[in-house]
Amino acid sequence: MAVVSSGKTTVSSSIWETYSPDLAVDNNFQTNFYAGSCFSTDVGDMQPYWYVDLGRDCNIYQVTLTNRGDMQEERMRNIEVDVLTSPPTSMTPTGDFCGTVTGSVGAGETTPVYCPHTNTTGGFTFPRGRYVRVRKTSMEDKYDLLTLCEVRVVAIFFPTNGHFISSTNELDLDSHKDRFYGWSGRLF
Ligand SMILES: [Ca+2]
Repeated sequence: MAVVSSGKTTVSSSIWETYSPDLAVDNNFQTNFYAGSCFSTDVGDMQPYWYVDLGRDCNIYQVTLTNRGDMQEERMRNIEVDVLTSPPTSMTPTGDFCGTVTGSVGAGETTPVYCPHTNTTGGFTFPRGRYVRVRKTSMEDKYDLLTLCEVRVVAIFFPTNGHFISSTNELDLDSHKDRFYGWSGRLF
C-alpha cells in the first residue's frame, strides 16, 4: 500500500480567501486553520466539493480526513467520499462509492474512511479510479464549509500475475491473507 495523494493536483468548488485545495495534500498535518495548511470552501457555496487527481487509476483502500483543530470542528459532517473514473466536474460523474463521514469528528482528529466493499463471494472489491472526491451531501447553512486540513489517499497495488486478483478487481482477503500480507509488508 502507498499514499498516492501527496502533492497531486487538486480542484475545489470554491476557495475561501487563500486557503486553496492543494493545502489538503501538502503533507502537513497542522490543524490550526490559520497556520495556512488547511483548505476551505467559500461561504455560500452550497454544493462544496474537493478532489484530487491521482494521475492514474488506483485501487483505493482508505481515505483519511484531518479536521481543523482550532474551532468549528463540527463542520466535518454530511460528507461523502467517492472514487471516480472521470473528472468530477459535474455532480453526476462516473465512479464508485467509498464511504461517508456523518459527523462527530473531534477537533484536530483524523478520521479514516474505508473504501472496500464486501462482495457476494465474501471477498472485497476495491473502488478503482483516478479521482478521489470529498463533498458535502447537505448543508446546515451557508457557513457549513467543507474544511480539510489534510487528505490522505491510500491505494493498494496488486501484482499483475492474477494469482489472487481477478479481472474484476476483487480480492479475497481471508483465503489469501498470508500472501497478501507477505507481499504488501503490512496491512495498515
Ligand atoms: Ca495540510
